[in-house]
Amino acid sequence: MNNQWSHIQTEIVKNAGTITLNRPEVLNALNTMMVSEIVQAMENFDQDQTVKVIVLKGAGRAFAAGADIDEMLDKNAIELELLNQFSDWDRIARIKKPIIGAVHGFVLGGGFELALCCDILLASQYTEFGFPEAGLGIMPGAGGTQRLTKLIGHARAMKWLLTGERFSAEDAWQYGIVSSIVPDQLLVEETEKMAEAIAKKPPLSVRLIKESVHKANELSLAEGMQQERKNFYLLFSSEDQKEGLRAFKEKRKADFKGR
Ligand code: DAK
Repeated sequence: MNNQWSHIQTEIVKNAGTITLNRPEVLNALNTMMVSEIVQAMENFDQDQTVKVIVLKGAGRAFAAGADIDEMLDKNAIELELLNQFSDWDRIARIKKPIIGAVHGFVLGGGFELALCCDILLASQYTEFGFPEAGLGIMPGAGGTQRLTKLIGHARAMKWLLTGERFSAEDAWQYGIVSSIVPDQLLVEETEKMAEAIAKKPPLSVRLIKESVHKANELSLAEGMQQERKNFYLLFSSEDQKEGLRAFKEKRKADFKGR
């Protein structure tokens, strides 16, 4: 466990770089320092060749109950503009390695926005999701209105964002927000299994698949198909492509090098 941080903990287990939000006394409310540490830790893991996949989770009884209300209380618009804190959030979108979010308890507001930055979400069966911002006289600012709407569509996004009602892991699964729901006590184990399965795959395939899927949100179908094809061709200049196909023919386990 790495304790160079004040608001998170990090460790590398079986090629998974794990980041644990660690302010359980305030349900991991996200303050500026915490977000900055999360982003820095992600970038460190992205550069670290021993790390193949990044896992994000919360200590205590919540993943994160939103941005730190104490910190937002006295801010004005000009201060926010000058602080430019959203640029930290933008850096998460530039992480190349897959990010698995393992969420439980409360996933609210900024905590939900952080979860929506993950590539795969596993949720404990008792997780509660929601955007309480409207009730506080503010609104989501770190992608909530955009990512949620792209994911679950206009009608349901409007309902959850405008009412601020919390919804369940079961709802989140039905809407395609989370990829699996797991019993609370199995969340860590199931997340590790998923991380291990991805970590065993050739890193270049993983990286270009992640990149291509993200482009699906941004490009037209024709443009998306074009970039997918370029990434497909690119993999044919990797050693791992030769190794993967040869290993299949030779009926042995592939030894991927990430090149
Ligand atoms: N901020 C600060 N403290 C929080 C907190 C939060 N978001 N959420 C919980 N806490 C604290 C509580 O104040 C309490 O502290 P003490 O009273 O013990 O000192 C402790 O955590 C335990 O919480 P509760 O006693 O309230 O626990 P309950 O189980 O009764 O209730 C709850 C759990 C999650 C329903 C409740 O705590 C709650 O409603 N929390 C607030 C949820 C919320 O409204 N979150 C903020 C949404 S706005 C930005 C980026 C993103 C955002 C903003 C700016 N920039 C880059 C500029 C995002 C904004 C938001 O997320």
